[in-house]
Amino acid sequence: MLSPRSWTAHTDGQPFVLPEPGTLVGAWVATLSQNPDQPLLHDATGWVNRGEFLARTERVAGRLQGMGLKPGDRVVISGPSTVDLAVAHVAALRAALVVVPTNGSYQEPELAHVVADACPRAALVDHPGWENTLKSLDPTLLVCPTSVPWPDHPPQNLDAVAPDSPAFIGYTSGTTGRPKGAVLSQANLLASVAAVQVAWQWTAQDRLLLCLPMFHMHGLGVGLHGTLLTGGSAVLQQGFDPDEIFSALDHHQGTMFFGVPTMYHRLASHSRVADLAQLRLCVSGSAPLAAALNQRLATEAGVTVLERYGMTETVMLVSNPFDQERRPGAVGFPLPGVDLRLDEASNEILVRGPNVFDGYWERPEANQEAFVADPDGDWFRTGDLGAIDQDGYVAIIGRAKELIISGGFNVYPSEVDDALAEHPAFAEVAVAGAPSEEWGEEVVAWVVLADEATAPSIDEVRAFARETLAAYKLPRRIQVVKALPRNALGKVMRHELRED
Ligand code: MCA
Ligand code: AMP
Repeated sequence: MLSPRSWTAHTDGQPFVLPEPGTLVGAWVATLSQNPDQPLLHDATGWVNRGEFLARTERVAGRLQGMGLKPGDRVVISGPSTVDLAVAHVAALRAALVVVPTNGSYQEPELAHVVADACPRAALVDHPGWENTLKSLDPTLLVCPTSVPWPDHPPQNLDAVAPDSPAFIGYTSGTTGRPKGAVLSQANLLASVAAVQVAWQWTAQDRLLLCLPMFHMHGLGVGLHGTLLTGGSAVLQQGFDPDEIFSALDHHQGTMFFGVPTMYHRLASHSRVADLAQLRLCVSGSAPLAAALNQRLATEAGVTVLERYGMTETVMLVSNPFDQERRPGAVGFPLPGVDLRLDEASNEILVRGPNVFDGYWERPEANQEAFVADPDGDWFRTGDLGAIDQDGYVAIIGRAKELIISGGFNVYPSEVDDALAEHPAFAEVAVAGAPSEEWGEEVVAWVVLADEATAPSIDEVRAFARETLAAYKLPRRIQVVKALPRNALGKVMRHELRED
């Protein structure tokens, strides 16, 4: 079996050493304490520089402590991308709290699951209606906007966390049942951004155009965390508007853009697509970037998008090289520190390294299944299927897990099945991903109608499920069938759900 090219391909053969003191917050503070006047983050209110940013995080950390929050307490954080959101996130981490970033389009049942599972003490949120919803879910929860307008209190023991202290719980991979919380430590988060810093030659001179939401690993764990580690700067944008990307590119002289394939699909059709060539680096991830789209961007815009592969449980794993060939259809070589191999029987991608989490929050059984024991370090089972070519490039060729990725957001089919099964017109329902040029995959529902029921319109079904599911999980089409394909045990064979 072929092996991947060693991660030293990203470091020119040099060793990979984690920045001191081995914690994310320690490394950030070390960088940001220098040159305090240097601009750091920009949002609709303007620029904040390094010194102001650190001062604001200290103030907010003190307020969180003043309300009684203790190291290890969980804090839900969610909002549109603003400097306030970034300050709240960093402040919580500096106070040794565990951040639970939460998707802003979640509906009440989805939020209820996070609250019941993570048992947060506080929630810092900027979405209309969330304050009331959260308080109704847990009347003891401290809830306020991300600006944290609580009384000032002198901060104590900031940044006094150990590398293995939990820092982050990201909800993901609910193949069965509800999503599980992946617990990442300070050291896991640091290892991954330090690896991409080296691999992508990310420096303090870089300026990132950041329109990815800051409640998933791509925007938060790579975009924001990397900016703070390198001491570069980032222009935060709310939502994805190609016109705004191009005007920010001109106005702020951006050097980097990170996006999901759906964003590149939209940028490729924009009249100014060739302006992307002004950027030093365009990175794609979270879902497969079609080789044809990658090549189209190369031909029409002169941009060779660098594709990389990651997961919430591991942050970044594999990346095409910065200096050598960026191969369309492949994700490249393991990032510094990452060991990768394919399972000999199934070709599942197995990984280990300082970036890989230790396990899911309070899920001993899931943790047993998630790792392959090895005396030299257990391997995490990614649930992705891989292939390695003669040159040591890794490609993702499929998934062993039941997952739909639409526009870079993960949709767990069983969660959508359960919500749609409540519709009175449906006797049985199962959803699957259908290929889509724009979204990568689209959610499609296969339904068996209840006796004497007539098929509802797709708009009606979306409206019905909108109360329980985030909008990106809603089906875009419905296929009425006489029976769902099932195996001998009665389990739906989802891979057989295909549109003609
Ligand atoms: C929005 N809609 C979607 C999606 N996003 N439907 C399916 N899939 C989606 N991803 C819905 C909207 O609610 C709306 O429905 C309708 O589609 C059209 O919305 P539109 O305005 O066109 O969409 P948008 O708001 O522009 O959003 C598209 C987007 C967004 C910008 C591509 O989906 C996005 O930010 N994706 C990035 C996700 C991401 O950060 N993933 C990283 C996960 P209606 O009108 O009915 O309400 S981390 C990860 O995967 C690992 C670690 C990794 O490797 O990175
Ligand atoms: P999440 O659970 O949101 O962290 O999503 C992680 C999943 O996204 C991975 O397990 C992959 O299935 C998928 N993914 C991320 N990057 C890529 C990529 N470049 N190509 C294919 N799939 C990807």
